[in-house]
Amino acid sequence: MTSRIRFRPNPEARPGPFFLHGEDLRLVEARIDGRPVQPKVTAEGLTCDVPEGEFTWEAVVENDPEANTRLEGLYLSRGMYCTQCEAEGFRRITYYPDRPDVMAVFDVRIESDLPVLLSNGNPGTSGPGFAEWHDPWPKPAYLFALVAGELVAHRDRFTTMSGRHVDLAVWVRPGDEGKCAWAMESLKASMKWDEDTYGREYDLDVFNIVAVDDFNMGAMENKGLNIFNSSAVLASPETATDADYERIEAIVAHEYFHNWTGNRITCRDWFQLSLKEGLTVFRDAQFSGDLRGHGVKRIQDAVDLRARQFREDNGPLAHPVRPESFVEINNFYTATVYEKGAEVIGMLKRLVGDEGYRKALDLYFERHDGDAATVEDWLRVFEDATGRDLSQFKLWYSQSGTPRVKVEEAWEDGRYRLDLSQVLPPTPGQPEKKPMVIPVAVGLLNPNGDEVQPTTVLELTEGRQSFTFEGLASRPVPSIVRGFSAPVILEREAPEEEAAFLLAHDTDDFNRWEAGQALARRAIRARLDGRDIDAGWAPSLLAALRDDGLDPAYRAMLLALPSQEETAQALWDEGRRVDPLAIWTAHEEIRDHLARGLGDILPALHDQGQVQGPYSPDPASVGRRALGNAALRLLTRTDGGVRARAQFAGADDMTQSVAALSALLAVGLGEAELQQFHDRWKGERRVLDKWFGLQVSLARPEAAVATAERLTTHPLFDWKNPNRFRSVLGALAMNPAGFHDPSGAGYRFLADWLIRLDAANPLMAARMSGAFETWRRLEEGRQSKARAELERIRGTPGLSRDLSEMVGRLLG
Ligand code: B3K
Ligand code: ZN
Repeated sequence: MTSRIRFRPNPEARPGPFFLHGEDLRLVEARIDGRPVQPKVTAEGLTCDVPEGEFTWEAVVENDPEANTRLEGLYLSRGMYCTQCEAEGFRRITYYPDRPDVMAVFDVRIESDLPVLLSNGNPGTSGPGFAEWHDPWPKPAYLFALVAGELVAHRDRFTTMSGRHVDLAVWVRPGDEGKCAWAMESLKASMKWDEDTYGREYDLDVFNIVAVDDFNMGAMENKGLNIFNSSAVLASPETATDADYERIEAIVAHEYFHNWTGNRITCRDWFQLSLKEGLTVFRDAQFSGDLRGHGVKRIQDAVDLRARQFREDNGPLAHPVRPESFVEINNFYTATVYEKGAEVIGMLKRLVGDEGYRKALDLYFERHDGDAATVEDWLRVFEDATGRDLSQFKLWYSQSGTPRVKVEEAWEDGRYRLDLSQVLPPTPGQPEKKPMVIPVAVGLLNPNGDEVQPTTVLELTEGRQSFTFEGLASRPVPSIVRGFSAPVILEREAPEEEAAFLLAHDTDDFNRWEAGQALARRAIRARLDGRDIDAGWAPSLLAALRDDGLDPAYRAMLLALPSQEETAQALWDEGRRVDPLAIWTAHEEIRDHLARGLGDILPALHDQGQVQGPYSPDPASVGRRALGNAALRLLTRTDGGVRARAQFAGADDMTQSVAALSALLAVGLGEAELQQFHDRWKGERRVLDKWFGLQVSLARPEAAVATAERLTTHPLFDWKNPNRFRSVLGALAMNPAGFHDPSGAGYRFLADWLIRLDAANPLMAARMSGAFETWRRLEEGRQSKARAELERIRGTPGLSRDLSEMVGRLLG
């Protein structure tokens, strides 16, 4: 690897030693202005004496992509060279000031016998054995990318709003070219959407996407050359589910949107990570909502936030959206930085209104194009564009923890008063908190079900505040935190009749669904406490499910129960110890209850899910299948698996096939189908990941660890491939009752694997250690077993910085 870099002194900085980052490199030679120099090399980089003015640095280094199992820097994935540089991977390619505020124009020349040679920017000269690339846009090194391999392209074109022609290509291994059309459609839709919605146009002659089999995360937004985990690109009706199609659409959009929010405007330092990630998640959520319906998207996001981010925010790994310190930045690509970061932007938009938001974003792009910016810069454009003081709002970036909102009501003489108060629980390093700005969207219904107060946003800025509504004829029923207007926990146990009333009448999609969830929570709680389930639950749900005016996708969400994780959080919040097996059992019982209570309607709902004609991932078809398969999961509890077996046997797309197999596995059936699935798909890596994953995540609690153990000895279990590793070990973590087996076998098994994986791929090992995040919630027996395994990991000699930091924080 030869580098030639032009440096000039930074007039704002004090003179100091010249330092370049570099890790796991062998320096062959270095020159300054053509003269050989002898830098002092350490494990982190090199220092060198340099001239006072401008100079040219040249270096030749060697590294070893074949031996790179970390999948950071330059590595080899099944015969194909590729790179991953965010956050600090470029320093594994060559010596460089590897920080996001150092932005430069890159020229790249690749020499290789491999036929396809790609890098950032626009193509330059190429010929046999070489290719040159020029990226005119200054960028930080984390956006550098290079690919060399035997690849084929699925091509298309896009004409931007100002008439610029862009050549688009999705590059894949020969044989996969038939699985690129959806990613390409998604890319074109994203390009158009960003023009229409944000006025943002693409800025190079080409846009390339490459699919790679070994990749630590979903995808990476390198300028002009996005590199994707093949699971986030490749799709065909036979091999990908509706959920895969939706995920591909969302990830393609996310990476594309980074071209403006991340690449043209990047981060000054990694503490500002949410500046690009929170904003880009917010943008991709808007995009998905526009394409597929905002009601359902908002519910999906809330479900995900509660399961992953609330869990993080209320445990030992809690940290602010803008973290204050880190040992390894890769450990901060979290649900808090991404998803809570996006929620913060959603609140900002609600507070300043759609117009204010658009003005602020226009100003952001105008003022900061080409900058490495900060959260302060971001908030300043909102202040300047709207005149609003955001000093208190800024606390959302610095205070960790999920706020609790409590509600008290008073009713007298036509006046209805809501007393809202906020409680901010202590989190690691933050024992005390200041009140935040919480936008609480509220609507009121009268007892007939008519809306007497349309959605209005109450701004809760103090510890406790009262809001009064006048001139009401009768005591209203409140609908609070409509649209999930803030990432908070509403501490208000709605009485059964009220929840049932809102499930029937609320005009707010989110809260109507939430009312159903409240009823489900009551049912779960009843079983946990050994009480009977409210008799009214199933009938109220039945009424909503019968409403053909409701979107099928929405009705599918009504059938989904709160996650076991959500139940665990609620118990822990009340100061109760969590027994994952008891939670699993309660959830099973209420599913059985529902299967019986909804028995009359389930076959008809399942029939509605049989969409005729060729497969299409359009929202209407996806919604119908979602409803049909939600019904199937319940039906399989009462029909001995008859319908699921028939669906599996007749399925000609992966959505229907996986749904049927899952329904069977969830009730302990499906052995034969699992075998058929394996035999049919053993040659398709991404489908086989599903085969590995489903049997672990859906195993009965007592069988989960043994199943995972058995699968790690399967000849196709390739533990160095992140997708395959996740399909077994990640799936175990997603089976809480199985992972938290009272024997501690799950903890031991995962710890063994983390220790082994850490030596090869520390980033992945650290990420997967999050499975232990909830250990303090458990009762004494499990707790001490989990702690012992965490301590065993911590005591392992040579542990990576990544995993040590995580285990240290987990142990607290
Ligand atoms: N920016 C990358 C994530 C990089 C993760 C580094 N460990 C993908 C994304 O958020 O779009
Ligand atoms: Zn991102």
